[in-house]
Amino acid sequence: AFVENLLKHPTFLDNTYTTKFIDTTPDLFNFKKRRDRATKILTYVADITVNGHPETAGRPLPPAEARLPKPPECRAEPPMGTRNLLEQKGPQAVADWMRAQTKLLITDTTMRDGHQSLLATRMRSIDMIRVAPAYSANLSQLFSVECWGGATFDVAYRFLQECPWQRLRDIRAAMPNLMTQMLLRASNGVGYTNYPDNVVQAFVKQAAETGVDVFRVFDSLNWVENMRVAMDAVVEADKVCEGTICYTGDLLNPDRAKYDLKYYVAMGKELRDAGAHVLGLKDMAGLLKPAAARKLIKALKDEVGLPIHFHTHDTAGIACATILAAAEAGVDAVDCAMDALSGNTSQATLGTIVEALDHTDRETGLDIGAVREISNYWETVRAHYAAFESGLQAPASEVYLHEMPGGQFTNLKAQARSLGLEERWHEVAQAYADVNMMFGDIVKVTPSSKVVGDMALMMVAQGLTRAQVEDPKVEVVFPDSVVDMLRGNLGQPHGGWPEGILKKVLKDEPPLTGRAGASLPPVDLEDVRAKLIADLMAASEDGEEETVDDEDLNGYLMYPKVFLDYRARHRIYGPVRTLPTRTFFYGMEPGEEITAEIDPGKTLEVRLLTMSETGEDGDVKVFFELNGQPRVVRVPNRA
Ligand code: BTN
Ligand code: 3PY
Ligand code: ZN
Repeated sequence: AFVENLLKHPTFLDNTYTTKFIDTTPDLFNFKKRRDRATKILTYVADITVNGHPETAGRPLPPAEARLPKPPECRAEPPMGTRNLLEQKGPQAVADWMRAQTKLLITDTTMRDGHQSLLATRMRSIDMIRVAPAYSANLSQLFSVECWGGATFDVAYRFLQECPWQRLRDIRAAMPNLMTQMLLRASNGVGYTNYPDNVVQAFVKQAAETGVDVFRVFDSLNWVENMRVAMDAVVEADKVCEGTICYTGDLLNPDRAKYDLKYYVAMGKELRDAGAHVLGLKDMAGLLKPAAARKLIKALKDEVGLPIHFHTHDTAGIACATILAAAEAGVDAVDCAMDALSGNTSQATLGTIVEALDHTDRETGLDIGAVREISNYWETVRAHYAAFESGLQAPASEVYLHEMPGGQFTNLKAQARSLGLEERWHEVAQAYADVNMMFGDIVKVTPSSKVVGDMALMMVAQGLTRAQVEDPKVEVVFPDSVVDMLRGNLGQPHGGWPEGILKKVLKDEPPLTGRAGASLPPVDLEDVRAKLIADLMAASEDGEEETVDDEDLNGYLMYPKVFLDYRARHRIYGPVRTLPTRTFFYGMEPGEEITAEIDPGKTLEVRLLTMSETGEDGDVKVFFELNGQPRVVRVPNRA
């Protein structure tokens, strides 16, 4: 709502940003004057300096000495890497190569799951793009760099005021020899519910064009039927299709027999037959124990015949042990995060795996010195995101009780805090486990995990037990997400939904039993584009031309409102993605100077001189020097 208030605020409506501007620009009395990008960025910096950033208010501050992180030197021209193989010989050659060589291949997840799981997905593009050349030059032996998809897509638009596609394009350009990797929620795209098939297809096509090489495709209920559209689109784009099994339960526990070896092997074969080049094994909560990993990896290797790429989380503190067990059992590739963004709800520690396998037959070939340098860079980056740290102090075996994905854990905890339930976290954990059983013991990963979390929070907040929720005589108002899932809009779980809960949630409404995508009409893409342009033009106060390219269109199709809000703010603030992270979240101090490269070679040098008292109109004047010229920006003091 504050964005709407902002847009209605008099200083935004009358455009009186710079007094100098008023004095020297006669046609300003035409109130439709356009502002240049430099003025827009100064407006943003002034606003944050005066009012603070709403997302960091009341949160821990970065240390005073934390300034611009310095990426390591590039030691050489980028050597050949996996991307060269993909470009020259295609995805099947990548898969064949994986199986033929003996090293343990490593994917670095720092730029996606690492910060998604530790810093609420808030890492900004500039901090990634600046270090990408060092990856390219110094760590060319990596299998891939996971840097896109999952929650990063909407968070970029929503909270970071930047375009996720531009992030991808820039990272891609900065590491041309390494495969980029994304996480795709199959028919849920990078969203929370099923989209029409042609929206999913268009999204995959665009992601491939803009720069994704490896697509890890999973379904939140492990329903392969719901993965085919996305997988086919990846294969069609000639990129690596990593058809993925989500791991849940406890393989060696006879009381959790629903997800046994047979189940996983059968799913692996289904994914192979559906066209996967690589089999992903995604342990999103970190539940796979070393002994179970040994057994599962061996069975999948022997019976499916695809190279296997294993992903886990360190929530219980055991991820390195599980990875080493998987390596012994012949896993081809694993995910790790750079040391400084590893551990706890994130991935296993990359440098530790490199060291542990040194002088063994699975050594990784990665240069540990280069790993340390890059990790040191991430350490200084992480300091800037102190506001988004979860405060999680230690790993916890409680994950085996609740089974929350690493990417959800800290989020749900924050949600619990905002509902005043922080003290009752362990009850939330127990409720989450109860809800899982009430739904029939399902796979819990975005978006099904969000549904379970919504229900668990509601039960703890309202003091409802599982027995009460299931009792036909107790009136319960279910969260929308629960109704959506039981209607069949996320697909079908293994074994179907339990009759009782289905009846209680849907009453007499018949659930969908086929694929949601089969009954969602295709979207007329050009029609949507034309309407979107018209809407943007209508909302534009200065009559500036609005364009919607294919990337924008795909962003809008995933998240219409989030995209429109992003564009509305973009009109006011311009390319704030180019600001240093400290400035973006905290503004500037008098005397401070920063630079922002708004185009290749076009750099703004910004010095904050001083600020006025708040005037009678409620505005503060902020005095800058922009590339040596004085500029004054007025912003409302909203305090
Ligand atoms: C959002 O939460 O909607 C995105 C954050 C953008 C916030 C902008 S930054 C400048 C201005 N000052 C505020 O307090 N909010 C806006
Ligand atoms: C996501 O879908 O964002 C996930 O990280 C699932 O593990
Ligand atoms: Zn993960």
